[in-house]
Amino acid sequence: MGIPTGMKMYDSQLSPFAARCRLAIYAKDLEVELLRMPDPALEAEFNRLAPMRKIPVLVDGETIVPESAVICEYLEDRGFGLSLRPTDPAHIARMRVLSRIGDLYVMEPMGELFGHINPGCRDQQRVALELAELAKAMGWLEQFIEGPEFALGDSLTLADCELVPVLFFFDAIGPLFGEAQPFTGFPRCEAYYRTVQKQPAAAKVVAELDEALKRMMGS
Ligand SMILES: N[C@@H](CCC(=O)N[C@@H](CS)C(=O)NCC(=O)O)C(=O)O
Repeated sequence: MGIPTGMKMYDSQLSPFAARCRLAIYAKDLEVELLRMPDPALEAEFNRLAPMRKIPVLVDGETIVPESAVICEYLEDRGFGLSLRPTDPAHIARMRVLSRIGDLYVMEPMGELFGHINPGCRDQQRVALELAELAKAMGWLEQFIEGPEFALGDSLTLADCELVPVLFFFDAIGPLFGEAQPFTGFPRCEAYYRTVQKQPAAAKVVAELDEALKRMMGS
């Protein structure tokens, strides 16, 4: 049994954004009711609460919080469980820079590539462009990440919550685009991604994403 919070979260097993929040929830050992979407029975209420209609959305009584980064910071600010935010301003800044590289620069081309998974309807020129953007962003991450145990410092932070799902998808979709060893050229990121999974919360989220991706791919 985790720490009771009375919160619920509209969730999707395959969403990297929802996975980021689940990692924070698991690491903090919080009881948050996860509402798996899509669910026709939940659709109307979700649309009423979430005009942006993007998953995840956290519901804490009257407080409705969309956007994964904001949800994670909100969980910190509510003060439940283990803190995932360093106290030193320089460390907080580094945690946020790592998170933004993942969120803005790595996720963006990866999201585009997701639309080209099927080789039958793939725009090769577009794919080459997005792969180049992805490699550039991974190069930035390679410079900023500390690792191998944690993205920075000596404990789990919100940067790990962001980067574990991002690197799961980086690892998983590479082979679909002819990159059998996607981490080649990014050894610090690779060592980090493999080692951080010693953390039970990270391993749990990776297993959930893996299961959901396999289901989506029909394998
Ligand atoms: N910036 C948002 C992105 C959320 C997002 O794009 N979620 C996807 C699922 S992976 C979604 O709900 N998409 C539906 C839509 O865009 O209409 C966050 O960090 O929470």
